[in-house]
This record gives sequence, C-alpha cells and structure tokens, in this order.
Amino acid sequence: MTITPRRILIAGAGLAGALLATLLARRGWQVDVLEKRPDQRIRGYESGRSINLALAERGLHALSAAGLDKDVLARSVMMRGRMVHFSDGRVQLQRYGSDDSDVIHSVHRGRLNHILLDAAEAAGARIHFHHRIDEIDFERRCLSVVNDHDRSRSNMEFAVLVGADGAGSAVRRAMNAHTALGERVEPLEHAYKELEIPPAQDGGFRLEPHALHIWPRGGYMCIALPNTERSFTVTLFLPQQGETSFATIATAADAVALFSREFPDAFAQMPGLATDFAAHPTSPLATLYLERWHLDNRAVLLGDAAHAMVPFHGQGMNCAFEDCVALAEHLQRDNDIASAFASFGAERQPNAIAIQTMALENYREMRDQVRDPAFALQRQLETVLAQRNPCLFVPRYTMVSFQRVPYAVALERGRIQRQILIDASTGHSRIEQVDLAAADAMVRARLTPL
Ligand code: FAD
Ligand code: 8R5
Repeated sequence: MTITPRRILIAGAGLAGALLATLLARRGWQVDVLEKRPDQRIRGYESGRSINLALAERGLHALSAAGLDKDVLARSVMMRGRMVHFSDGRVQLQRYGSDDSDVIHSVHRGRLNHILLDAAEAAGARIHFHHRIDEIDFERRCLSVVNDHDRSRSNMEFAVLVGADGAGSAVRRAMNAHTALGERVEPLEHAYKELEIPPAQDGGFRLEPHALHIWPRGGYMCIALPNTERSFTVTLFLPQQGETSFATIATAADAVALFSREFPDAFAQMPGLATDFAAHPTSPLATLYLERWHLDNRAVLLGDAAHAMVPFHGQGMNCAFEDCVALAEHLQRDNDIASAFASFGAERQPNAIAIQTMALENYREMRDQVRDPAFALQRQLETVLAQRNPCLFVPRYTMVSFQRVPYAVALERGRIQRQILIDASTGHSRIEQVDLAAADAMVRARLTPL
C-alpha cells in the first residue's frame, strides 16, 4: 500500500466532518468522507422533526472560512437575548449584547448539514453514505465498513484518518483499544426531551421570535429556540431522579400536569405536548474528557468525538467548527502529520476543557441564578463596568459567544471578573449604591487589556 501525503479519510459527514472536508478539499487535499446514515438531502430536510442549534461568532467565523456564513444566516432566526419566563408570569428580555451586532442565530440542523454537504462536494470531497465504520486495524491502516441498509460489508484502506463521528465515535473506540486515550466520561444527573410549540393558527410565531426563551425553575428548566417555519423547538431539562424528575414525570399525563402547573404560558402554546412527550426519547447528557486526541500520524479526533459537552452554553457545534479551522491550518502549515496532530491537540485541548467547564456552569445560571436579585444586580454592574472599561472588562458571555478569544482566556478572565462583581456589589441591592470608581480601580488592577 502506498501512503499518499495529501489524502485524508474523514469519519462522519455531520457538522464538523462536512466543514473539515470543505476546508481541506479547497486546499487541494483528496478527501473521502464515510457517513453511516443515508444522504438526508435526498429525502429532504423538511421531513422529520425540527432540531435547531444556536450559532454564534466562532461558528459563523468558521463558516465564513468556507464562504458559507451568508447562506446560513439567510436561513436562520436572530436571537437578541434570553427571554426569561418567571414563575409568577412575568417575562423579561435579558439582552446578550448592547445592540444587534451581538446576537446569536437559531439554525435548523438538517438545513445546515445540507449546506455543508453541498459545499464539501462542490469543493471536490467524495462523501460515501451508508458507510458505517465498524472495526479499524491501525497496523494495516485498514477499516471495515458496514452498510446498515443492505447489511453488506467491505474493507477500505486509509492513509490518515480523522474521527469526526460524534459523541459515540467508533474511531475513538478503536483508537482507545489500540493505545489508551485516557478517556473519562462524566454523566450529568439531568436529561432532556424535545417538544414543540407549533406556528399559530394564522401562521405566525406564538412567542417573541427573536429570543432564546428560558423558563428557569431552580432544579430544572425549559428552553425554546425559534425556527424559520415559525415554530419553536422546546427542550425540557429535568433531573433523572428525585421529586421533579424524569422518574416522576414519566407519562404524558404527568407532563401535562407539570406543564400546566410550572410552565402555564408555554403549555397554552403546546397543543401536541402529550403526544410529543410520549413519542420522543429522553436523552442523557455527559461531558467527555480525553488526555490524547491523536494516534501518531494515523488518526486524530475532533468535535464531539474528542470533547462532547453538556449543551448549556450552546457551543458544541461552535467549538467543533473552530476545531475544523484549527486542524486545517495545522495540516496546511506542517507537512509532518504527526506533529500537525500534536500541535492541533496542544492548541485545542485546554480550550475544549474550558468550554466544557463553562457549559456546566451555565446550567446553574440558566435554570436558577437568572431568578436571583443578587445575580441581576451583578449582571447590571457587569454591563456598566464593560461600558466604562472597554477592552478591559468584557462580559464572559460576550467573550464566548461574540468574540474568538481562546475559551481558556474567557474562563480565566471570567473568574477574575466574577470576583470583582461580587466584591463591588456585596451588601448592595441597587446599582446606585455601588462605588463605581472603586470597581473601576479593581478592574484596572486585576485585568490586563484583552
Ligand atoms: P455530529 O454532528 O454528531 O456528527 C457525527 C456524524 O458522524 C454523524 O453524521 C453520524 O451519523 C456520523 N457517524 C457516527 N458514527 C459513525 C460511524 N461509525 N461511521 C460513520 N459515520 C458515523 N451546539 C451548539 O453550538 N449550539 C446549539 O444550540 C446546540 N444545540 C444542540 C441541540 C441538540 C438537540 C444536540 C443533540 C446538540 C446540540 N449542540 C449544539 C451540539 C452540536 O450538535 C454538536 O456539538 C455538534 O453536532 C458536533 O459536531 P460533530 O460533527 O462532532 O458531531
Ligand atoms: N442542546 C443554547 C445557549 C445559552 C443561552 C443563555 C443553552 C438542546 C440538547 Cl441549553 C442551551 C444555550 O445562556 O442564555 N445558547 O444556545 C442551546 C441550548 O440547548 C440546545 C438547544 C440543546 C442539546 C438539547
């Protein structure tokens, strides 16, 4: 077998696999992609359920590297902030930024994947559907492929393999069996179920479209993201065990009782709640940590396969896209594949751990802290300090969602800033009571310009 340098095999034509295929094919690589599912473009993305994702600056920037940002934005709904639905029926928009330049975008997963697959093929990548990777022989650089449609099996050779095959990665499993990757999975004690708010009778949105809706209830929460077809995808997050949990809310009747009691305004807009609750699966959540992402010059992991995270910062795809740009650059810069893989891992691993940490932290913020007056004062002070100290005090949410500073920097500066907010606001209930000059002094003493 000959090992041709600029040939690469990508496992998975999901979000990361399809983007990486585009970026590398455009740079002249010979790219083949193996995808276990059928080509979703044939059946059409309108079939099935609407699952949407929040796209932020990191993801958009990566899409722009493939020339796809405008196409995707044209098919998305802009979200200006969190629309918080309190238990007493009050509703409040907490904006993500000071104006409409700092917004996130709700995109339909199927449609986004469709755009990415078209781009990958247009760039010259070959996508092989119905190709599920089963076993991998890293000594022979050979893998077995199963067609789940007609049950046929075949073997393929590879020079270099990228595992972009998601959280349940077969490439990771095979790499780990060859040389331990130092894998650790931390399950979250909460799970989720997807539900729906359909369009109104007149065809319009039943809730404010330009927001990410949150119903924080302390130990659990509901969220809703808008779809271009004027529906909302609702996600219910509950503990798996305990008083209000998927163990106690088990039937459609339980769900109707919970929603009518705890989320009455959402419930009024969910005619299909009972049916959806019974029909849709309850899915677990976990964080995946690996010590190593690559096996010398043979294989590397990225996206969810390398660092699956809990969803609460809406950064899984954004981070996976950032990985793709980074890997394409390292491969372009360094002719030695093993050293490109190693430097890619060294750059991305600390940042993956940082966003995994922030995603876990954001769950408490979304489900609980947004209801707390002390937290509201800190948020208000955060905005004021950011205005008074541009480039010095940048809210963590802004660094993560609207900028591209490394996630590890956002985590570190965020910790310092959180302490400043606590130090300056403790003992006060209104922003007028805060000594802003003293807070500015803390900002200047503890932070360097970003
Ligand atoms: P995937 O997109 O999962 O792609 C993996 C691909 O590999 C799939 O096409 C799969 O069929 C294929 N595959 C798997 N095994 C094999 C095999 N053995 N052989 C061949 N092919 C295989 N992220 C955000 O940034 N913002 C959000 O708002 C957001 N919302 C989300 C909502 C939901 C309901 C979920 C589940 C996730 C959400 N995420 C979000 C996270 C985001 O979806 C993932 O982080 C992202 O899809 C990771 O991309 P990936 O390419 O690594 O994996
Ligand atoms: N993923 C998101 C945010 C942060 C919003 C904020 C949170 C559902 C399975 Cl839970 C969640 C966010 O801090 O105000 N931005 O984007 C997306 C989220 O959940 C997605 C839809 C999800 C996996 C189920």
